[in-house]
Order: sequence, then C-alpha cells, then structure tokens
Amino acid sequence: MSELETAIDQIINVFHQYAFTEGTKDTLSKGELKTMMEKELPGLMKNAKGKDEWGQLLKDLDENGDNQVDFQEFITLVAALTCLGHERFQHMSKK
Ligand SMILES: [Ca+2]
Repeated sequence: MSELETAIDQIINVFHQYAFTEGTKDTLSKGELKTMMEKELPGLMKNAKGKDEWGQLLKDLDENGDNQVDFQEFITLVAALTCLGHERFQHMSKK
C-alpha cells in the first residue's frame, strides 16, 4: 500500500477500534470519544479543565444531533486537525 493509503487505513482502524468498545458499534459515544482523545490526541485536550469538556466536544462534532460521533463527524475533526498541522508545517518551512 502507498503511504497515503496506509494513513487512510489507519484513520479508519483507529475510529473502529474505539467505536467498537460499547453501545453502537460504528459510532463513538461520549465515553469512547474521551478514551480516543486521551489516547490518540493527548496534547489536544490537556488544557481542558471544564467539568464537561467531553460533552461540549461531542456537541461540537455531532452534526446530526444523535449524541454519537459517527465516522463522518470524526473525519471532520481529523480534517480540521490535519489542516492545522499543515499550516504549522508551512509556517515552519518558511523560517
Ligand atoms: Ca452524530
């Protein structure tokens, strides 16, 4: 597989690995979202100290309002983070 195909495959695998643990098998519940963020994106939420930051994140991502994060909603987060990472990369390479 190419590098990009491998990356896409890994994104799909990560989502399903966490989505599978409880409730609906192909969506992330609030608890699964929390575990996924803590393990896969530890830097991102480390400053979040609000009492329901996970509920707020779920609300932000949950476009269809079913209180779960499906793959399409998850990929929106990944795309946003990828864009941020790319901006940082461009900024660094200009120095
Ligand atoms: Ca949803």
